[in-house]
Amino acid sequence: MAIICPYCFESVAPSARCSQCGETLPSQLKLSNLMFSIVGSTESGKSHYIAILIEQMKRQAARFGWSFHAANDETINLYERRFKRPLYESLATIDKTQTGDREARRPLIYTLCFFNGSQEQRATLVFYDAAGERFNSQDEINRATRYLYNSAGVIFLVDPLQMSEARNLFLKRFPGEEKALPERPVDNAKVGNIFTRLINALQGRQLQGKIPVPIAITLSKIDALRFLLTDEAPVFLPPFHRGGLSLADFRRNSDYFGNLLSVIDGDREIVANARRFERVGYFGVSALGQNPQKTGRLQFKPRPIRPLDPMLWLLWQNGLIDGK
Ligand SMILES: Nc1nc2c(ncn2[C@@H]2O[C@H](COP(=O)(O)OP(=O)(O)OP(=O)(O)O)[C@@H](O)[C@H]2O)c(=O)[nH]1
Ligand SMILES: [Mg+2]
Ligand SMILES: [Zn+2]
Repeated sequence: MAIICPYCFESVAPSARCSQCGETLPSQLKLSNLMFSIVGSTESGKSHYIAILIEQMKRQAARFGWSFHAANDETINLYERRFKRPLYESLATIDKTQTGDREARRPLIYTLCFFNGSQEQRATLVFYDAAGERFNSQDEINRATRYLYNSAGVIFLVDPLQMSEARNLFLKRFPGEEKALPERPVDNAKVGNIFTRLINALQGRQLQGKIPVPIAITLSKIDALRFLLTDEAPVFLPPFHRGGLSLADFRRNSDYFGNLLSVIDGDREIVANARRFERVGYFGVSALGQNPQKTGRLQFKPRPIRPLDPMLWLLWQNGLIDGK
């Protein structure tokens, strides 16, 4: 069985080193490797989301009956230094990911183990934290993000306050508070344009038919949308997932956020274009559960809201966890 190398994305025979790029391959890759891509404009919240997602995969292990750990030392070191320390020890935001930062291109590789009675099932999960600018041109997306083709799932992160109608609603509610909004994205960085490029990249040479990769369209930073959402919004209720994905909970949230996205996306592009995918789920998450101070300090330790929802759905789509 061939595997996709997480460093050069060539299809190679499993062995200790990649025959194409020479990188050392963690032995777990031989069993399976599922690559998950997190795509979104610059400042959409990718780095913070990845930081929290990985921590939550560990912390919630008992709830889901899995164990989750780094597959190599590089992953341990990268995660500690770039993600965990700033957020959990220094209580500070993570720096912007620079396009020229070679380290940011290294994969974070984890093993997810399930125990079914005496049987053990494993999957290797690979994450990449790309700089948002890399999604600003089709050439860049095609060249620099070849892993997209081979993804087992994509989390498309959308900062709601980068969307035109959400900004209008915010300013109606808080007149004159432009400064509190994230910068208005330049044209080629608009969420709708990045989504179109992502579709083109995933469609690849296949001209007909829907895109088979499951896509979790996820509003990030929903703590900052409190002004629009009521406390009864399903996302603010405790999640029902335990030992697997609660399908009722998933549907309630997905309907809610699909509708919300149609309202705040003035161009109505995202939901319309999402029909190009065979499998779509809508989600809302917050990595931090707070708006960091302008100085980059957190007000308190991260209090994530529903960080695992998109990932649970993708694991279910890949047959790794149950849906009930
Ligand atoms: N309110 C709120 N703000 C957040 C949250 N997560 C991130 N932010 C803010 O959004 C900014 C950008 O987040 P990043 O995770 O760096 O965004 P990114 O998508 O990695 O950006 P690039 O590295 O430029 O591609 C952060 O500096 C935070 O100020 C959240 O959960 N809630
Ligand atoms: Mg980043
Ligand atoms: Zn390789």
